[in-house]
Amino acid sequence: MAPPADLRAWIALLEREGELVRVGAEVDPDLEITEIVDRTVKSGGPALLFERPKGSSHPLLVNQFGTERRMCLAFGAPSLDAVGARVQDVLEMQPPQGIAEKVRGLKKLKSIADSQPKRVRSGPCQEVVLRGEDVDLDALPIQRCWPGDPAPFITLPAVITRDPRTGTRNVGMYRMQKLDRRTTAMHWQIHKDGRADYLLADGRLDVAVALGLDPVTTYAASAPLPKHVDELMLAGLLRGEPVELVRGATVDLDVPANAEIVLEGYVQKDDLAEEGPFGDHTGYYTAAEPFPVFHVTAVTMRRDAIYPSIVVGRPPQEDAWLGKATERIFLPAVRMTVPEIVDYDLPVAGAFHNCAVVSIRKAFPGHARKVMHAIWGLGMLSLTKAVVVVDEDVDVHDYAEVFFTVGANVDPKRDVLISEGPLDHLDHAPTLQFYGGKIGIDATRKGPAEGTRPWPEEIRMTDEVKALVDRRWAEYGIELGGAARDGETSHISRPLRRLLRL
Ligand SMILES: Cc1cc2nc3c(=O)[nH]c(=O)nc-3n(C[C@H](O)[C@H](O)[C@H](O)COP(=O)(O)O)c2cc1C
Ligand SMILES: [Mn+2]
Repeated sequence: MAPPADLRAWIALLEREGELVRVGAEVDPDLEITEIVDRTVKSGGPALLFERPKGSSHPLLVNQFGTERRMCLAFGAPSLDAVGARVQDVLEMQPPQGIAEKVRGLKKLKSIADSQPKRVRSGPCQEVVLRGEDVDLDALPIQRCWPGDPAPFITLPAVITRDPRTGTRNVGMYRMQKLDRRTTAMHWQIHKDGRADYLLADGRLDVAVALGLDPVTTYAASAPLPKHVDELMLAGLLRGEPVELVRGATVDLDVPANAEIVLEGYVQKDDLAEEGPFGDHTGYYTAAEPFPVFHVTAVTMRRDAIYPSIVVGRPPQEDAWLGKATERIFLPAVRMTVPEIVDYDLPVAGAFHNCAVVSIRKAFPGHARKVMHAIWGLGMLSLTKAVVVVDEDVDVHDYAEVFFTVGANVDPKRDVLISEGPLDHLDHAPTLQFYGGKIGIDATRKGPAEGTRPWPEEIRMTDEVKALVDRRWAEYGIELGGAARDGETSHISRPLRRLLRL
């Protein structure tokens, strides 16, 4: 099934799949919605369309990405790994051999060509155009999420800028604190591409903010692509269809034609405002800091525009699944650079940048350390605070197995590497902001080549005895769950293990 073409098609799909509840009661975007969403997310509940947010005529959509199933529906894929495979296919393109491969190669080339955004003459996002004095952010049901937040924050925007030197587009998801009817702050953290565009601008930089997109394009805004790669290209590739763009009404930027709402405006050099505190995905309030002021010069909308929102906070929250999508979709790219990596897991509870568990095909002494340094040198993964490296046979998504392996295989004096480097903008733990310690834990098997005693053998039953017990199971008259009957040795069933990822 193709991914939904716009937010309305997405809402219709969610509704058909029993994945959406319309809330008709009047509900306050000031705190009340957060508490409702928090309970809904934590119980794996549906997407919510609040039809009567207090003080606004725009419905508010939240929790659209809150489960693995909805994330897969968003991509029109059976699993997130299947989405990753689409990327892998393109990354691994080789000169085709023979006719059949050439035909397949053409299909791939077409998908690359289709990933390029396409300019169209008009789009629904400009059915309503409000300029100047008519701009009024108070009309939107912007949520104030947590009691310590000083103001409402736009939480699910796709912020579009262009590199002033190269003209390359960037799309990123950065929260925006409402300052007044026509300005917001722009929370461009220090390592992010939007910030770099801002710093390169000499004077004024046009900015467009798209709200309420098809889910793949919304996801793409959160994807950690290298600076010179346009996030809309990734969206096109994953959708199998180009993102359609229209010229902004008042800015020198193209905006997604299917957006529900577009805020157009500018930021300018040295025009900053105090932003925050904000109850963030770290589980803490992040401190107030100066960030650029975004001046809104026009709001363009679809008729009856729907406003999208997300609540972040102590994990797990809805953004867990945006992060998991990135983990799966970027695995092929990570493997392209570090091919010995078999798999990795960024635990949701570790807020993604706090911890990475990586399994490798170990081939030489010190290999685990090589991989730690690779992670600390790779895109946004470079901000990872703790890296745990295990052998390829360990399931990195099974935290009990990882815990067992670390406990069993690690001599802390020999296998722990304390290093230092850049850390996430929002990490409050290091003494200095942005910079501090890193820990690498080598939980791979070692051997004499790495200066250890010979490594012992792990306990495993023989295949013959397993087959025998399989055959005779009914005879024993022991009632157990399916896993034990099928020779699954772990105490934890597969479904429960999946759940424990959260
Ligand atoms: C819900 C959500 C909110 C986010 N808020 C911010 C934010 O306020 N500031 C920021 O720099 N990154 C934020 N991020 C992370 C960025 O979207 C992410 O790092 C993205 O790759 C940035 O795009 P860029 O690499 O083009 O800068 C957020 C991510 C999500 C999923
Ligand atoms: Mn980018």
